[in-house]
Amino acid sequence: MSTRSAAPQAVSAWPDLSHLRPSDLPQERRVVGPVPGPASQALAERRARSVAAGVASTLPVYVARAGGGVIVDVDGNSFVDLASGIAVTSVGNAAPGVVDAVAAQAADFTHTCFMVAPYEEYVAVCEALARLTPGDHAKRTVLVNSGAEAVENAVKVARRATGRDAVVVLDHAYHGRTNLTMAMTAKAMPYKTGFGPFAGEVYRVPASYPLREPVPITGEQAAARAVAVLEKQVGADQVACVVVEPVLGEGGFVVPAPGFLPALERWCREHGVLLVADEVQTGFARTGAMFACDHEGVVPDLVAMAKGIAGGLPLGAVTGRAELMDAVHLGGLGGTFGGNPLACAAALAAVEAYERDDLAAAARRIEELVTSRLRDVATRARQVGEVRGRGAMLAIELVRPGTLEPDPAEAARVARACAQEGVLVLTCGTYGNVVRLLPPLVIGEDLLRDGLDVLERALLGLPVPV
Ligand code: PLZ
Repeated sequence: MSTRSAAPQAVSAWPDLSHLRPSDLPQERRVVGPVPGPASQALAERRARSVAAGVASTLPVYVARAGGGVIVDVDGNSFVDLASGIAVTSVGNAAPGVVDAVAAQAADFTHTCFMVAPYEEYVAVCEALARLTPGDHAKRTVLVNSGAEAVENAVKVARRATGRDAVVVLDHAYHGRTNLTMAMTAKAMPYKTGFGPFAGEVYRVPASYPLREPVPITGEQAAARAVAVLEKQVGADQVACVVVEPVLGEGGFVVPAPGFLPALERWCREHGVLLVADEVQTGFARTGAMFACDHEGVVPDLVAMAKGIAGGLPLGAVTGRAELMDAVHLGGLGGTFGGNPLACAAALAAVEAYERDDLAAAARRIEELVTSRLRDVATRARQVGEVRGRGAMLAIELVRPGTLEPDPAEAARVARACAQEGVLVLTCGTYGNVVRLLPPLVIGEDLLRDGLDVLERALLGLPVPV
């Protein structure tokens, strides 16, 4: 069989987003020597003596520059970036507008603490989030530093506003690494093992995972199954909020069956329970809509955000119904760095790019190209159990051929083979058997096709021509 890749499939016109890439960084895959090269190996030795062993890194190389769709390492290798720093640099790494905004803000002031001396940039980000998040009701926002902190604050607001304690989460959920969000996260290893005891009043109910339903069920049936568990084991009148990732992220890029989220939303409304959308990974155009809830017209009461919000600067946010957010007493929300001015300036520049350049449409074009390509590969690569995802949040779940038995070793092999050939992909999933793609939304078409060629050969176990 020919090892040449399939002829490029026709997709709608690729947008020209070159103004969001550093102009002096070639958008190419380039492997100049061993991966990792000597300079990266030297840094790995320094790391072993200074960095805590518990911190893992996917790629064994050290970064010198990144932008558009590439990451260049200290040895001169240029990797196709299909990770975006875990769905963060959606507007591109070192996007020129973000770089300029941060530099200008740094020259004006770098920090005052919004709780000490406030500034316009924080207010402007809250105004933008009121406009962008689902629903046209009155909204208020608090800014924080990370996704986990956003989820924590959404729970604080939900408990204060409802006067109830219980927090309901889904199987396969990932919400962070702080004590409360570890309790909310499903997977023990590596996130929870040995780190307990965990926060109380967190209850887990079944999610919708179409590939792994013993018998196919609708989204409504999956929601009814979840509701039955929580009504029996918790009681609706005890529940402050149900927290959902509209597409399960670390749990495996699982898109729930249509109707699952709307049914949960209806149940929440009927019982005075708040629906919290954890859009930390799915938000900001990633799934082909500004927020993943938009695909089914779901309007959460509170939305937790981070990652793609600020072009790579650390920022998180909770935006919610004004009367819920304002139920918190004065001084009840905050933090030293929350809504740092550099992060806010970056967020304003990133939001401008999402809107002006319609990056949600760019995500849909990426989906078109990648899914048609991967579905074609799946007909030949027998370990591909499913190709799924939304927008530029795409994945392949790997199984032992002919079964649904997860094959995490195969996912690790594919990711390693890609890295050796200059393509960065991540894995995820409760069973560790999912290869996921999160390209920057500004990636060029040729570069993306080249990255997919490498992924295809890795899946088929074929050598990659340099
Ligand atoms: N909610 C849905 O995806 C972060 C975690 C990587 P922080 N996901 C990547 C890792 O191993 O730490 C995430 C998420 C969802 C919350 C979070 C937490 O966001 O910014 O990492 O705290």
